[in-house]
Amino acid sequence: QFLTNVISDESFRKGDYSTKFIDTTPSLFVFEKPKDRGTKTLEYISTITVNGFPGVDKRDKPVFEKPRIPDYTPDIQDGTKQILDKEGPEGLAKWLKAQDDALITDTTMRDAHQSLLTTRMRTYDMKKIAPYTAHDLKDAFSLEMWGGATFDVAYNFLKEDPWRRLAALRKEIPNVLFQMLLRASNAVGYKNYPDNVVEKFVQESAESGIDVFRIFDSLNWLEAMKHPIEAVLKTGKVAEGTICYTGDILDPKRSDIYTLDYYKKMAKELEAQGVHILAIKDMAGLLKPEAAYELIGELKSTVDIPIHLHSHDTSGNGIMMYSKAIEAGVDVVDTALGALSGLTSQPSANSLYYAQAGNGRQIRADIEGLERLSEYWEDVRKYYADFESDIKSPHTEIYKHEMPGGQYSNLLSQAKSLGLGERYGEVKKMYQRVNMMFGDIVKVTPSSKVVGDMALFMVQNELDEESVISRGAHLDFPDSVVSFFKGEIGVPVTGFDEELQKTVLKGTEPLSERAGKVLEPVDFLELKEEMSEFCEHEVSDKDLLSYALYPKVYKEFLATNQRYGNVEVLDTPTFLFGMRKNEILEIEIDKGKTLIVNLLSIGHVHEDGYRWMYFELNGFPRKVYIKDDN
Ligand code: 3PY
Ligand code: ZN
Repeated sequence: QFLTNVISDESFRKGDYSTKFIDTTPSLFVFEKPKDRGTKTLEYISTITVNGFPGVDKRDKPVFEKPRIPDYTPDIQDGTKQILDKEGPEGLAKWLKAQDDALITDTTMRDAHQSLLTTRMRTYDMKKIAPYTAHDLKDAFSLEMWGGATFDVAYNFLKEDPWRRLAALRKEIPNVLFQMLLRASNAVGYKNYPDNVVEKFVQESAESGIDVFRIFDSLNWLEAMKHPIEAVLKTGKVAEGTICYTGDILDPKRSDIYTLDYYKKMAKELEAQGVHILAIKDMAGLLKPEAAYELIGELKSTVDIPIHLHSHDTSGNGIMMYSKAIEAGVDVVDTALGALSGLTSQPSANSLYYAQAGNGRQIRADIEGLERLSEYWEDVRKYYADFESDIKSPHTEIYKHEMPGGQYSNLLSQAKSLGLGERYGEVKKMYQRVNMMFGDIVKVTPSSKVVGDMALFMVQNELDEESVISRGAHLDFPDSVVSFFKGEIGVPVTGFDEELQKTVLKGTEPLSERAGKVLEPVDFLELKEEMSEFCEHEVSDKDLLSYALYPKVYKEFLATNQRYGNVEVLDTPTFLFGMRKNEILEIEIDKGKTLIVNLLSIGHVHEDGYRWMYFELNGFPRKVYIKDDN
């Protein structure tokens, strides 16, 4: 604190001091009392009670029923994790191919809430059900519970550490494989990172508990997938090489790029790169039942590795499609537990189980277990009502605009913020036209954002295919679009439209090589030094990676943590709504250390815009002074 006082002293900073500086500056010895964890927690609760949580309609804390937790003592039986540990990734793949049933990957803790609740599900709610998940989903191939958008959203909005989520779940669920979504050179971000960052990230994730890496590139660019695949192969974990499905193999008029042959060729190439499993990622839910039957059937005879199918139920045809894929021999399908399934999420595991009754190959699952877990999530989902998307029924228009699961409502809120909410119909049509202008590209994070940004830009500026070119010199294109045409997120299947590329780049040269290769490698030693300036704890490799991926977001996360302590310990209603007057809460801030908090009263706003909040903390009165932002 003394040093901090010296450094922040105005005269010292201006160089305006003499040898008597210390003797003549008493303020150097005024030390702020470090706040205890109790006070920090009360400050967080007070702020949320008074000012609300971003994205949540400000209202009194609702009264929620306690989520239904299964009423048995879970025991943990061996599962796929033990097969991987004993047999290695090749052995696991061989085992998987030999199974008669279809297996499931449960996406409840990743894609399901990413697609339904803008990724807001907190570790607190996952941890509570984790031991029962280990018991009731013991037959699953894997749990997809990390990666994609969960990484940055955890830091940015939930103010929690995704690495701690991984460790906590791993501890409770030692028997089922943990799976993550890796956006190839974009890792868990939205832009290409230098190769050494991606490699270190993969290594650290593997050491921290990830077993299966689903590696996709947002443009299906194999060149960009090579390096992350090699990084995963080095760890001894499972590499799932991924093909993003787009277009419609049943409709030759839709596209002459995304044909059955295209998918077969890509599958062969991924197999040659040494991946253990082939994933088909139908991120928008475009794969129709008959197409699934044909695609999976053909791929089964094209490659020797097992096939894992991922889809979204936006059209409402997900169960029928999975059923056809299972008939064609798919090895694993991605499902979510009933209460967090359907629409933009994955098809329901519970429904699929019943759909397959008497239908040849069944999915391997304990249906009573699926129902029990689903009850818990049904109750927990209510906490997050403010983050639900507007889609309330199946949308078959998905087959036209081809927007991936989570993008629909994100783009709608982007449109609303630009005053284009009323014109969302036009935006969706424009999305389709932009896709064609860009050469009919694969659309998934981050390429889908580029198409979305351009569609908004064109509607906003009343542009069409011709005027984009003719007025191009005077247009300030969105950053993501410029970056795309520079080649910073890779190269589309048929390359770039040269005229459009020239128009957007306005004389700047595009990259001649893969971005990850030409980007300056991160010097982790230097980064560690930089971090130790502002990080109050010993900087770990995990912290380093988070900072390398998201410098600003990570710094803000640390600042919130320093101010409010670890908010992960709060139950979700308290985290999102604060407290009701006279409510009594028990908060376990550490093993065996519990705070008992009672909110007694809320004082009036003073002239400086602050209020006193009066609490009882573990039987003693406490008050905190809090800024009212209303
Ligand atoms: C992600 O990249 O987060 C996705 O879920 C893409 O489908
Ligand atoms: Zn998905």
